[in-house]
This record gives sequence, structure tokens and C-alpha cells, in this order.
Amino acid sequence: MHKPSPRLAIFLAILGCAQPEVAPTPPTPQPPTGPTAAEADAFVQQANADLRRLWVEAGKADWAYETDITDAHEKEASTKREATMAWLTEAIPKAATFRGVEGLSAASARQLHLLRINATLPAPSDPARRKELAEISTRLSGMYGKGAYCTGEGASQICRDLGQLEDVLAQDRDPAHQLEAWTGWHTIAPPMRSDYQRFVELGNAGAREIGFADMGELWRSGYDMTPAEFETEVDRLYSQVSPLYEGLHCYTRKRLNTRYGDQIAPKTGPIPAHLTGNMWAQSWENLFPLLEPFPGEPDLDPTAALQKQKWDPIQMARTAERFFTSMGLDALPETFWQRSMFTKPPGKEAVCHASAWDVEMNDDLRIKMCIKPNYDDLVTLHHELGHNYYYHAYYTLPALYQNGANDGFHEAIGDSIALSMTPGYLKQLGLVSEVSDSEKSVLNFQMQMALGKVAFLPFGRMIDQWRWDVFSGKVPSDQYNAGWWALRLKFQGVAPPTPRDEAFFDPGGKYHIPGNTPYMRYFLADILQFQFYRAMCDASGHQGPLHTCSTYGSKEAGDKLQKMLAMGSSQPWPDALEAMTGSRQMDASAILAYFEPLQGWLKEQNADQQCGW
Ligand code: X8Z
Ligand code: ZN
Repeated sequence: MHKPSPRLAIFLAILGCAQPEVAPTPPTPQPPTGPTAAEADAFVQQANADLRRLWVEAGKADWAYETDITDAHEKEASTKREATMAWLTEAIPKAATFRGVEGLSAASARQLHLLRINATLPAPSDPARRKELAEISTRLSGMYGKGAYCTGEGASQICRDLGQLEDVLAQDRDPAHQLEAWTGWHTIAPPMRSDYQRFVELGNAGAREIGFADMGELWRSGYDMTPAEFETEVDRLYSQVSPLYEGLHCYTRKRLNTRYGDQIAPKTGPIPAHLTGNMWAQSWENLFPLLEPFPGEPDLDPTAALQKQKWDPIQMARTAERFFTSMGLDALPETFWQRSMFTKPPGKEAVCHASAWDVEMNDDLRIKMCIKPNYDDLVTLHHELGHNYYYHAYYTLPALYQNGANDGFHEAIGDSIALSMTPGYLKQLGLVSEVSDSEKSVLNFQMQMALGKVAFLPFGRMIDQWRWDVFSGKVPSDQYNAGWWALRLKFQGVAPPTPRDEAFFDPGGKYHIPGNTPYMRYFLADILQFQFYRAMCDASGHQGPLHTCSTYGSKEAGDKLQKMLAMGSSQPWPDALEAMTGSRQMDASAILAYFEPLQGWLKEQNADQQCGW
């Protein structure tokens, strides 16, 4: 029962004074008013049915739009997005009326909570503002998908899309070409800036209507703890891993300096972002040839073999599927192979950023990707299938439970499988020719893995720090770019290659900003995937250093995984984590154990350096 607010209490007291002085009659017992637990159950059941219908409609329209960006598809996608928003606007206040109802089941209470925090983009209840928000958010994804950098005029104009510009950063070692690819891609973003500002205003208004201070607080509410506790948790995890990153940064900066000289790659301070082999400096695998600790050892990079052996996208996807089936998980449905988008459709604009779907929420699994024959994409295929296997495990649950235990879990599944792609496993695939367990080979392999997993940690940490700060107003709209680069510097020790003032909008060059996908999930996943991997390795009976484990073929490991996947978000995430790993805490000890050999070696390498930036 709620206590009356102070104002209401005063009002009642005044009324009391005005009552005539007669003997009070005893109150007759009243049946309880207000909603009942049975009504709450019925509401939850109806909400699940409504959401399933709305999400399927929206999913179909989004799929059509993202695989074929046209004005008509944009309009349809926006309309469906708006319909879901309108439904939530009515449902969330209704759900709130069931809070604290006597006898409310734990399942209904959880689903009512999940309903309130479900939307990553809460809309204002005013229909005109809701429509505007739906349109802006749909348009922003399309702007990113259509992004291209064009040079020349008229008939001699040449346009390059993200995939082509990424290839320059990955393969072309001429820093002038890298600089052009980097600055070129970032020209797609300034036109997003005013839309993004309005998007923040409207999304925040929507968040406030459902009782959050801003969108950031809503996003931080999805972790079975308070938003403030979640911030502390993120800080705790980051402080566990930041020394590992600092070692890698220091070593990388030294090697870049040796390669490019002081003018282009200074000995001290931050690393110029365009030299990291990746558009966002978020993973540095493409620097491996430059950073390989012992170049004379057997070649570990499967990219050359994938290209030489002309692997096609289906073959790559089949290989990823086979890993899951080897562990006893089901084969993907036939419709996966018929309906997925594996390459960019000729003559169409599409969002190439990889994603996994269950469009009809009935095991209608698909991926959307523009697959290239390289190691990165082979890993990404495992990542995407991780999402699909989650969908597959929980598609019969109520719609509100069709989610990861937390969003970091969803992102970690496929990666925890791909950690098993050891040199030995790659040899079985014919993608590396020789393997050795010499100390030198181990360090080479560790370096390759660290350039993906360790380099990513500060990037995963900073993206939503920026958005949290933008949503709360700490970073105002006339400081978007400055706020972005301040965090890039603070966490990654990375700097832009050219001065970037507020005429730019560099956050818009990263898919998840215009796409409005929360990003802290990837930071959590970077840590969780090693916990999952260690648990699966234990289940498979693995002995020896963690980095030598492959769970290929282990039904015991698959069984463990499947059990956790089938829970969806029906239980708080610590329960799911405990079922899988025996621990109720997210914890960096597994990633640190994995990289123990490299961390020691980096320390030696950096002994003569002034590390930090
Ligand atoms: O966006 C993705 C996946 C789809 S959920 C391809 N990732 C992040 C990124 O590309 O920035 C996977 C790793 C981080
Ligand atoms: Zn993902």
C-alpha cells in the first residue's frame, strides 16, 4: 500500500476538521479494490501475445529495410517501430499499477519489470513526437547503411563503401592511404548530427515519462541491480583488465614508431587512430604482421589460406555451424540457408554490419552479413551463430523472456565458442599448415588473440560512457565530438589523426550510434566469454593452460551451454551464470588467466618504455 503524499495528507486533515462532531460509525469491511494477482497474470499473458505480434511485424519490416534500403522500406519500418512504441506507451503505466500487488507471482513480477525496461528507445506519449522519433531513428540507420566516401566529379567520380575503406586500413601499409580512408569514412557522419541531437531530446523525454532520469539510466537498469551499482560494477571490471591493455598499448606504440617514425607514430602519448588497422581502433588484428613476437615461427593467420583456397560465404557459415553441432547442438533450420543475406545484394543498398535474427520468432533464424574470406569474418560468423543458437533455445518462451540473461551474455556466446579456434583446430580445417607448442608459437598466438580481445576492452568500455554522458547532459550537444575524443584518449590512449572540431560528428561513424544499439554489452561479453569458455573447457575435461583448450566435439560442454541458453532472461543473470560457471559474479580472472603468458612477456618488452599516454 502506498503512503499518501504529504500534500494529500494535509488535504485529508483539513477535511477531517470540517466533519460534524458525531459519534463515528464503525467502518463496514470493504473488499480490496485495486488490481489482483490474477489480473496481473492475465495482463502479462496478453502483453506477451501483443509483443510477439508487434515484434514480428517490426522484424519483417526491418529485415526488408536493412537488406534493401529504399524510401518505401524506410517508411514501413518506421511505421512498425512507431506501432510498438505506441503500445509500450500504454502498457508501461498499466504494468506499473500491478507493482506490489498482493500474491503477485515471481514470474509475473519479473515480466512486468522486463516490460518496463524493454525498449532501448523509449518514446514520448505525444503521437507527433513519437512519430518524429521513429522516423529519425529509422533514417539514422539508413544513413549509416548507405554511407560511402566519394572522390572526383561527374563520370569520373569514385565512391567507396565501408567495406572497401576497411580493406585499405587492414591491408595497405601506406599511412597516407590509411589517413584518407579514415577521414573519408568519417565524412558520412556530420549530416547525422542534428538528427542525433533531436533523437537524444525525444528519447530522454520518453525515458522520463516512464520514470527514468534519462535514457542512460534506463539502459543501466537491465542488470538485476541498481543503475548506480551497475556503474560501480563496470568500473570494478575495467580496473581488473586495464593493466593488461596498457601493456599491449605500450608495445604496439613502440612497434608502430619503429615502423613509421616519430612524425607519423610518436614514441609517447596516444596512438593515432588510423594506424591501428581498424576504422575505430577497436580491434587490432590487422597489425599482427607488424607486431608478431617471433616472425620466424609457423604462420598463424588463416586469412591467406581462406583466400587462396577460395572459401565461399556458405562454406564459412557451415564451418561455424559445425562447431556448434559438434558439441551436440541442433543443426540450423533449412530456412536459415534460404533466407539469410550472406553477401551484399547486387544493385541494392544494405546495412552490411553483421547481425542475427529470428524474424518471425518461430525459429526463423537468419544472419545478415557481407561476408569476406578473412579470419575476422570467420570469427564474426561464430559470433552471429551464437545469437542464433540463443534464439533457437528460447523461442518457445514468453516473448518477454526471449532475451539473454543480460545483454552481455547474448554477445558472449559465439565468441566463447570461437575462443576454441586454436592453432590445432585451424590446422584441422586446413587453414594453418603447421602448429607448434613452442613458447614462441604460444606467444605469437597469444598476440593474435590479444589484438582482438584485449585491444577491444577500452573501446567496449568507452562507447556507452559517451552516450551515458550525452543522455545525462554532461556532454552537451555542442561538445559531442570533444566529449568523444576525450573518452577515446582516456580509455584507449588513441588520438584522431587530424584535428576534429565540432564540425565533425565522429561517433556517427560507428554503427551502434546511429543504430542505437547499447554497447556496454560488448565490454561485458569480452569478459564473460572467457568465463563461459573456461566453464566449457572444465566440462570437457580439458587439462593444461586455458589457451590450449578447444571444446570442439565436447557434448558435455554443449550440454552446459544449451541449459543456460534455454533459460533466456527468465531468471536474474547471476542464476544463469551460476548454472554455467558455478560463480554468481562477472569476473576478469578467466581472461587474465588466458593471457598470463603474454602479460609476462609484454612486461619484459616494455621494461625500457615509459608506458601510458
Ligand atoms: O556489432 C557487433 C556484432 C553484431 S552484434 C557484429 N560487434 C561489435 C562491433 O562490431 O562493434 C561484435 C564485436 C563488437
Ligand atoms: Zn552480436
